[in-house]
Amino acid sequence: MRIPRTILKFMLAALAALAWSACGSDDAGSGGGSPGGSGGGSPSPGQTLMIKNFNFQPSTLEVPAGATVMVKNEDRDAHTATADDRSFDTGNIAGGATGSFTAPRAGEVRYTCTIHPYMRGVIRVAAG
Ligand SMILES: [Cu+2]
Repeated sequence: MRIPRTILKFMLAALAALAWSACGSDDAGSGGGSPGGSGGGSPSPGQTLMIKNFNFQPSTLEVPAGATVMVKNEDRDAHTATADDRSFDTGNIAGGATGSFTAPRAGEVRYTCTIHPYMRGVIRVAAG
C-alpha cells in the first residue's frame, strides 16, 4: 500500500507539532513547579488567640513578626486585645466575633483588654 507524499508530509508535520507541544508543556510543568506547598493558606492554630471566660488563651502566645493574629472572642461580652505599648490594638471585638492584629516587631509585648483591665496576656514575637 502506497501512501501519497502529501499525506505523509502532513502526518510528519502533525507528529512534529505534537512532539513539540508535548515537550513544551512538559517544560512548563517541570519549570513552573514551586518548591514546597507547606507555606500556603490558612493561619496555623498558633496564630489564633482565644478569649474565653474573660481570659486570653493561651496566656502567652508565640508568633512570628508581621504575622496576622486572629482574636476569637467566645464570650458574650465585648473585649479588646490592646498592647500596653499600643503596638497593636484590635479595638472592640463583639461577643462571638473575631478580630485580628498584626504582630509587631520582635520582642515580648504585654497586652490587656481595655474594657476589663484585669485581663492580661503576653505575646512573644519572634524575629522574621
Ligand atoms: Cu474584656
